[in-house]
This record gives sequence, structure tokens and C-alpha cells, in this order.
Amino acid sequence: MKVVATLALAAAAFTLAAPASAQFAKPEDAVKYRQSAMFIMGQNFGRIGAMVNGKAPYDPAAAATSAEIVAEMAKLPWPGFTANTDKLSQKAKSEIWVDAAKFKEASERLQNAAPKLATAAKTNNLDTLKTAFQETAGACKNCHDNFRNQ
Ligand code: ASC
Repeated sequence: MKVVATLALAAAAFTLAAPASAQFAKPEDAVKYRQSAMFIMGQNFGRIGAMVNGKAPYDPAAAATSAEIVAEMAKLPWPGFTANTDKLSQKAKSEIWVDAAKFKEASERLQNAAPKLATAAKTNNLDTLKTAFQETAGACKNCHDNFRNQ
């Protein structure tokens, strides 16, 4: 009985202290999770892009909504890059795991830029939005250039 209780406690402690990888039932779920967040982010970033590039009429409310979504999504993909997924996706370069510090830095660049995009979108000023869009796009591109197969 005592052994069972000890084991149960140990299991509970492990669950609490477990790394992010433990939140996924299987490696494929981690890939799906990060790609889903990126997809939603890309869709919304693209909507803003169409506005700042003159391909869609500037709709300040829609831009603000999309920018909020981008800022939220920017927080999400990273725990999905678990070490056990390094061979699962053709898109993710092995550099992600080889130079984890550089990858983290790239992810932080986006997480720094995206909230500024959300703030800029709320000003209802297209030029302000444009500037913030470019900074965020630079963060997307930097990470994609270094860590994603084209
Ligand atoms: C987008 C999108 C990206 C970035 C990137 C910026 O709209 O889907 O991945 O912008 O192309 O250079």
C-alpha cells in the first residue's frame, strides 16, 4: 500500500514538473499543434498584409482583430517543437534543435514584435500599422530563413 502511494505521489510530481513535451499525447500532435498556431497566425497576418499592401481596403477594426490574433498565436507554437519531432516534419530544419538558443531568440523576436503590431493596429493609422507590420514580417522571415525549409 505504502509503495503504491509513493508511486502515485512520484507520478503526480513528475506530471507537475514534466516538460512541455508531456502536454502532447504523441509527437504528431506536437507538430499539428505548432502548425495550427502558425496557420492561424499566417491567415490573420496575411489579412493585415493585404491591407498594408493596398490589396484590400483598410478596415481598422478587422486589422485590430487580426493583429490581436497574431499576437496571441505568436505565443503558442514553441512548446510544439519537442525534441522527439525533429524528424517528423519536412519543413522544420534540424537547426531548431541543433542551435536551440538561436531558435529561441528568433521566437522571441516575433513575440516582441507581435504585441507591437496589436498596439499599432489600435491606432487606426495605416502608416503606423505598416511600420509595425514590417517589423513583424521581418521576424517571421528571419525565423523562416534560418529554421524552415522553403
Ligand atoms: C506572411 C506569412 C509569412 C510572413 C513572411 C514575411 O504573410 O505567411 O510567413 O508574412 O512571408 O516575410
